[in-house]
Amino acid sequence: MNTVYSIVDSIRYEGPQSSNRLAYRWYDAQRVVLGKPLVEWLRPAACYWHNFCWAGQDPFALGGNLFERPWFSGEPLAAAQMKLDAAFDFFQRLNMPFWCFHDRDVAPEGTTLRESNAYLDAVLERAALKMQDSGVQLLWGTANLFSHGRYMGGAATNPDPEVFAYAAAQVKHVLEWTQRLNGANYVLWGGREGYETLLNTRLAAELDHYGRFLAAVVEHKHKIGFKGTLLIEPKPQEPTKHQYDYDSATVYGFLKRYGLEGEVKVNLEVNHATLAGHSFEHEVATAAALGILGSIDANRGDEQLGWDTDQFPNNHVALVPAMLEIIRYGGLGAGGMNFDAKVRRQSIEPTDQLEGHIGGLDTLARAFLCAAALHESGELDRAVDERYSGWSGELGRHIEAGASLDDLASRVHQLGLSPQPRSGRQERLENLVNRYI
Ligand SMILES: [Mn+2]
Repeated sequence: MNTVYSIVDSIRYEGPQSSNRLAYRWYDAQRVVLGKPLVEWLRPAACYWHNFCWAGQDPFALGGNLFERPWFSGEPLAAAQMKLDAAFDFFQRLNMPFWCFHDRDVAPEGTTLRESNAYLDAVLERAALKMQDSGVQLLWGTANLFSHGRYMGGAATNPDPEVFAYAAAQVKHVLEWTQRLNGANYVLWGGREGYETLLNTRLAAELDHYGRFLAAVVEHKHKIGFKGTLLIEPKPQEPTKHQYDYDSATVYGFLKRYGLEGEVKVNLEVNHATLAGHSFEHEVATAAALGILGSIDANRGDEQLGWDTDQFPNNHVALVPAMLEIIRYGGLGAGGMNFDAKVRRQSIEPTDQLEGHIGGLDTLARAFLCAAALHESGELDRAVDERYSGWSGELGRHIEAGASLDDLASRVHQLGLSPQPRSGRQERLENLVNRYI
């Protein structure tokens, strides 16, 4: 099949010494690291929306498409099928094992939900065959509950219950398709679940409605026997002034309140973490500590721009701490690392998209290899174990078992405890990490 991506051959691993711009230098998929192939640790995915739907528009560009792709014109359903062919050609040329989609990325919106569902069915029937032929698997599916005007005031948190019902019907259809395509996860991103002003907002009621919506999704997952993981993708703001899924700690509090903490995990995005005022490794470590680390949206922001620029990761050093947390967590399980990343709008050629993914995947692989070597050496873990060693002693175990203030006060007096400050050795550990970069 000939598509705009047929300009290149299949992208292969050639090693760090290669100067081929269309080869992987670090992503050696089958290399065994810490007991399993790199591809199984990373489970990388390419996304549909940034690659095949975005036409280079920004808020300052009026009309028209900057990128020229053959599927941007013509009869909508035929164009969607042409786009699907190009997408699978793209995934295969990159040797990308997974893909991700929103319903409105793959198929056009109709005038009724019934018509939209029929369009989606037509394209995903073909996607099922493409997946079978290519071996490309689905990391996750999701419903777009934010682009259409009906969702401007939220989907599950909309003041109009008809919008809640419409969103529920849309999710039901995409969840069932995600199951049919053997999706490993199903994602909910609440870009409009929040508020623009509290003056017109019943915050408590909106949270309750969001809780009910999510509970209904969980109920339906079990009803149909979907084995994948449900994921919420936190983001603090943009497009909404304040979004309820602010960060992983906020999402955990929400899940706990509605009794869903054992049912739903998080899909953490690098650029969303930084928008929330956190480092990415903070978000990963927090989700891991709370037992809700599910999957990753790999990208990066720009330190001078305060919005979600969704650039490709290109700095492996910056990702080593997060990779270390993922290794300590034992990997992402059914999750993976999806490139929620797009080329800059001046990168108008199809090869720019391929090169963005090659660099991004090499960056993830290199960061993972550094973190794995550091982990394997045991040097950092030994330093941390030593720092906390008191907790495996008699006093530490006693406190963790539930010691009272009375008991601890009498111990301090009887034993004459007088703990002294000890160095945290941050610089020594930073230097240690740099030996593995
Ligand atoms: Mn994302």
